[in-house]
Amino acid sequence: MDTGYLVALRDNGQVFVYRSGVTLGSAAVPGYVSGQWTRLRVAARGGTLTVHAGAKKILTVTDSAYPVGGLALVTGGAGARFDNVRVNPETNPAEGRTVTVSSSYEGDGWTAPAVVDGARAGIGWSSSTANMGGNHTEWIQVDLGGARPLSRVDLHPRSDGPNTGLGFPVDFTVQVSADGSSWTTAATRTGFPRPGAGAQTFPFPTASVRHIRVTGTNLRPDQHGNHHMQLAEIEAAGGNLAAGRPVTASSSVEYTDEGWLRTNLTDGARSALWYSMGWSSLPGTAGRTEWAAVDLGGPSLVSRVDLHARSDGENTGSGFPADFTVQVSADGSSWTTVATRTGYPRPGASAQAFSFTPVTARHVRVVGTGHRDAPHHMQLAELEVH
Ligand SMILES: [Ca+2]
Ligand SMILES: [Ca+2]
Repeated sequence: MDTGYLVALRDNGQVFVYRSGVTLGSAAVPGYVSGQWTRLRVAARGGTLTVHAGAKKILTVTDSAYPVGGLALVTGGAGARFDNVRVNPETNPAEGRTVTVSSSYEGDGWTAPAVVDGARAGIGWSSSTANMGGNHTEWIQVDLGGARPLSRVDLHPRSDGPNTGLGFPVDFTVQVSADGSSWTTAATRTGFPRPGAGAQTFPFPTASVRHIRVTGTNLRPDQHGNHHMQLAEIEAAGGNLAAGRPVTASSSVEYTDEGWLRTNLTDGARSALWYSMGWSSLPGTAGRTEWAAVDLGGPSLVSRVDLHARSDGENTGSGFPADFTVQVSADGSSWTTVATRTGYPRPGASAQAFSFTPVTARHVRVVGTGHRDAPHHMQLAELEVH
């Protein structure tokens, strides 16, 4: 148990991060009360471990001793409850990043960092109440910590009952930048209707992005005639848009012990791992139809699908369909075919790429109609969408 990172909360309110007995960092939990529940959020991304207490980031540790590894949850002599435990490829590079704002109201649960705290519902950031009497301009900016290919920004309006959608700007721009000085406008909207709960999605051609800025130039008055700009969450997506996204399929063997699970189609593992082989349909006839689909989480500009076959020795390429189509959809029910192959040769371990004219879609699926190698499973190690 002592060959990894250990995040521990002691009964004096101190959180420690240890590596093999060495203290890498510690911090006090604000307002700690012994004997009451303390809510901590621990995130490991690359070589960075962060610990949040509520919406406040209290500790960041950077270390490179373990590039890969497993996860264990333990308690030591005290009650603990773990929920929302996820081991996923990064789907939202904005989460937990640094936020700067034109102004901020800090109170009643509103706080600027809450716009990247991973909570899409409820409230988040609000512009200041000191300047709400007249319509004006407000902005919010997120620094992702490094540039990466992005093609989508998702804005989540506040969603707190009857106030849902209030504070979402009427006229605004979404801008992106690789360096914080040269900006590209990714989206411009005017007269944007008051949204309901859920992501408002703004796709754009893939760009190298470190900074995201949303500028509201025409704010929506609330029921008292006051002008705020408010957002519950800002998210970003890009690169492989399918990473970590939910998968549905015509059928699935769901063999946990052998690593054949629907979720393993988008888990980021392209080649065979003992715990992650990919997705496998049930067996059947060679000419039946099987399919697997991924929901990208919102309208996205897509132009290429990469399919990775299983790659475990002599079975490499088995289960990759011989006859299939790649299809895209806005709504998950009406589909457009963007690639068709028949008699496709059994592939090796490298990505099989299928490019097409860029199209806006939320759902992507692969439909196999001809299957090799009795008993004719349809199998893929990974599905990637760009
Ligand atoms: Ca939030
Ligand atoms: Ca996989």
